[in-house]
Amino acid sequence: MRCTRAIARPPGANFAQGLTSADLGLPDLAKALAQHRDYCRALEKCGVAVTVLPPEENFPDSTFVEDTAIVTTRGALLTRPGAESRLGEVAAMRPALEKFFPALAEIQAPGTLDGGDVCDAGGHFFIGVSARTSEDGAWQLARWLEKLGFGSTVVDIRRKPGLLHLKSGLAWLGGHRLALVEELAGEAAFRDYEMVRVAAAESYAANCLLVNETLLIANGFSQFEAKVRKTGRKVIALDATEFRKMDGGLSCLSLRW
Ligand code: CIR
Repeated sequence: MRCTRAIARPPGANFAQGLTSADLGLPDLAKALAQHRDYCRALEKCGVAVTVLPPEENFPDSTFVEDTAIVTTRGALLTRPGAESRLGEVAAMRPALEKFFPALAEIQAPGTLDGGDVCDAGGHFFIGVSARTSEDGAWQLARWLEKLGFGSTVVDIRRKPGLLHLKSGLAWLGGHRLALVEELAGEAAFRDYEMVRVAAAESYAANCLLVNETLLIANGFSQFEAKVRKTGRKVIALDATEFRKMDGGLSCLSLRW
């Protein structure tokens, strides 16, 4: 199924006040805005019409729109992010999504779910249970996906402290191929897939994003880039340094369908 639409939101003036564990210093807002513009342009190059929402100054992490919803071609669901400071981002996303999906499903309290824990591998969904996504939230999503005719597999990453979200270490590369960090390579859930391993020193690169025929990857991870190019995949490498400082990667910056 081709991806034709996306929603993104540039970071606001208080971006540096968001949650982070990265210890890479404060993000430079002007640079982050430029990187965000390049990101939206790259999506457009891949054939996607991007709705760019205004910055949301009340929520410093609101540029990471991926965490607020799960969007499929068959329907969309609003999440309940696991970080208290991010709960309000969902109401800020609702009107934008309702334009495309008038009947939005919702994760019910006390369940929590971050979109960063949900990896769509071509119609089969891997759902991470993490510090942000609860078992209840994961199963609510699994049941909703089942009603839409999608399969899913729940993967518990709570004992993998290096991974904020499942997609901090996992991406779908098309067909039966996944990009995976070492911590996930032994998981039974991924047994039947061809794995492109991401070396520990390049683990940030695992959060890459397949958009139609093209893989968007973070700039500066030459081993991973070479491995992906070897598979024949077209690649666009993007600077994501300012988002990395706030624990975010390329997938986090958009909702896509
Ligand atoms: C957070 O900690 O929630 C944000 N600073 C980063 C969220 C990254 N989102 C994602 O991986 N989907």
